Amino acid sequence: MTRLSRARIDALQAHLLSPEWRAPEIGIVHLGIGNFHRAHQALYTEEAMLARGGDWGICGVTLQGDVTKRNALMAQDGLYSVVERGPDGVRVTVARALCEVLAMPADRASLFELLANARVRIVSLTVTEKGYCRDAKTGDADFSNEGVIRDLAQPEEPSTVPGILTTALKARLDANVSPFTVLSCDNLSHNGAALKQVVVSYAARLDKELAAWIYAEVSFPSTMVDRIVPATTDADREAARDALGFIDEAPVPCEPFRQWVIEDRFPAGRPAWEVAGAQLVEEVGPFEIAKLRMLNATHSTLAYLSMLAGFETISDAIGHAPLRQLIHAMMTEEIAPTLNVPASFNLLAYRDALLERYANPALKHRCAQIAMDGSQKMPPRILSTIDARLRSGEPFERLALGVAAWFLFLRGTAEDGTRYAVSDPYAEQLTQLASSAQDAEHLVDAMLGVPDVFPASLAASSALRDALVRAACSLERGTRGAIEGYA
Ligand code: CS2
Repeated sequence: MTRLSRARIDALQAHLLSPEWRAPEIGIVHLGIGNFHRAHQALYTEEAMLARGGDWGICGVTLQGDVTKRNALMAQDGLYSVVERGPDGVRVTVARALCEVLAMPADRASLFELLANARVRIVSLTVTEKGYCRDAKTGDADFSNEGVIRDLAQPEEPSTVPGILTTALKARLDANVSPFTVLSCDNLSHNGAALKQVVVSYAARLDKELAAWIYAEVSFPSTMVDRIVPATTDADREAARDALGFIDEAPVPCEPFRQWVIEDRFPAGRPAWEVAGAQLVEEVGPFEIAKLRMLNATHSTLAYLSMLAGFETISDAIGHAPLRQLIHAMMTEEIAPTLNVPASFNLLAYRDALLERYANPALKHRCAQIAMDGSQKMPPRILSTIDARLRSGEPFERLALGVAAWFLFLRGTAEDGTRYAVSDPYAEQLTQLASSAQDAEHLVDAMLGVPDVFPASLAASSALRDALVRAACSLERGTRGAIEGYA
């Protein structure tokens, strides 16, 4: 069978968003060309170009030295299928906005050449929480991060996100080219503002004038992105091949639902994303926090409880009635009351829609995937809500159960004795602490002592400590029993 390619596009008409297509020039460089971007912003951008034109072709960049991914996508001229898996069946669409893929560090020279070009008006990012190299305590760049230290010593050859953005912006300032807009699309609270502080603080170590220019002239709008996009499996490659009649080595599975809320601050212009359903707003904060606290928090809680209890996917987990009840109660009683959303945002309908999305049996979103990088995910997803509950003096037992489940997960062993790997930038430290604690109380105390995760105010809270110890003790007696007890 032949490989997917632009030369064969005529044979793929049934799988295109529209028969029309005018090859665009590159206007967006996207850092972190993982599955999420390809099933989300890349489709909104294609639809915007189909409806309104514009040169918004995307150059995707992998920052992990992953030439295999670059080669697989480039062997297909940037084409790939989006395998949308709904409860009623599969829909395969061939996406076309991705025009080029570069791999760092191999393609560094090409990347910087492109970033210096005025036709690149947006640099967007999905690099996961840890990609920001952000010091959780100060919000500045993490100057103890090895990559940051290396980049500051060799700013001409950067490999971190703050390093790449700063060097690229400096080249534009030096050449008198107006800056691109920097669009963070990761699950961080106030992601635009957070990234701006990281970049400005990093740049200030190199050149105060540059930092002042970035601060004053570069726009960092915040966004809330949402679509559940699992890792690709052989089943997705087969589904793409069966539907298209071509081999696709890089398909992306996803759910039918998608949402994108964006702060409309793009001085250098942007695609008409609104025609594809994106919501362009003045203030994205309330949407972002609602999504992090309702969706991502319950995702993480489901993932850690499932890793202990042995549920493989989110739909398996939510199919367990007591766990569904626990998640329902957690959202209704402990999370929703902390949210301050516009009157038109119905939180209970949002909750019900989330539960329905989780139950999608076709998606097979693996809990092990969500369980990665807990040290980065816990603070914005769950700890910020616990903080709000502590301040208002209200209970947060179920949220504490989610955090305690993460602590036990870090021991690397499921309840039935199955071993699994813990993937986290702090894995070594955290797994060592978790495995050497002799009982639930020591475990909680050791974890509360990790300042990169627990800010001092939370670490000092006896109410939090007590709730975590209760939850950890309950989990040690058996995960399913604990779930029933907290449901
Ligand atoms: C998930 C998210 O992997 C995770 O941690 O919670 O990737 C989640 O699927 C997306 O944010 C949904 O928009």
